[in-house]
Amino acid sequence: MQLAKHHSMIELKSASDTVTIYTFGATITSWIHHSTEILFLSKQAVLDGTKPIRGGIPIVFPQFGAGDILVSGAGTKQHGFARDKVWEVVSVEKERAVLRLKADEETKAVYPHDFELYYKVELRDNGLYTELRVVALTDLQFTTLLHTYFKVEHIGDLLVNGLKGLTYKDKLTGQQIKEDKDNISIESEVDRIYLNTSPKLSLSLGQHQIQVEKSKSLPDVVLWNPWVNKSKAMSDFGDEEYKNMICLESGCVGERMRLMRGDEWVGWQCINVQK
Ligand code: TA6
Repeated sequence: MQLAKHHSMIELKSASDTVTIYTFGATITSWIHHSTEILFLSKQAVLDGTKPIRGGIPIVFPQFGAGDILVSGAGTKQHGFARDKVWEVVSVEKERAVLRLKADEETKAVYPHDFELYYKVELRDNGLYTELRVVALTDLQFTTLLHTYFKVEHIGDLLVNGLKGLTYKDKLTGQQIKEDKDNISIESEVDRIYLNTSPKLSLSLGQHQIQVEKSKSLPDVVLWNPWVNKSKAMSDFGDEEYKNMICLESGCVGERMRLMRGDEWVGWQCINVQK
């Protein structure tokens, strides 16, 4: 991928909230709600367009992970290209922005399909709403995910709720494991894919609760914390920053979404904060 050119930032503001969006990757990098930062952005995040932003809400499209949707070969990166490209700004109002990414020669070289993506970011009374719309201009398949990094004051205070009874794939061991905890605490590296989850999940962060509501078209959730060793292995992530973040990612990753030419697909999540 070439270096991103002329990327810029958009700021949305309401009485109680401020959201910052980079046109690079259409990446939300900050959401301040009543003076509290809700999202995690690594202090070592690279913001010059030379690599995906480490934090906020990167958009994963057209493939989650190092899958086999992109044509194989050099340059096809894990998590696809959407977070690596400069998106156009379609509209910006005080509390809402819409950005667009169209297929181009670069994307067609690794993903030989024609498409348009529309990403809506909206400050609502009940939180931060983000919606991805995929317009298929040729038949295509994809997996996708909103790779949301939440800020955590103290990892020891974090509890993840709403996944009990589901079976998850543990990416660290390859095992399928049944979740038996109502409240999941993070005490080591976690990299799990939960399929067909409830549309409502929550994080207890000590000082406040975060609710994540998502569309049925995003049936899956990825839970990730790199912990000590993986933190050290990432140049754009501080060695100790695993103590201050959790990724709870709404996605369609268990099965590929298949669209025919002319079809549209929409997936959304709404994050709200409760004291
Ligand atoms: O969020 C789950 C995950 O797939 C992890 O396995 C880890 O690779 C993470 O995404 C970050 O990936 P990235 O390509 O942004 O370094």
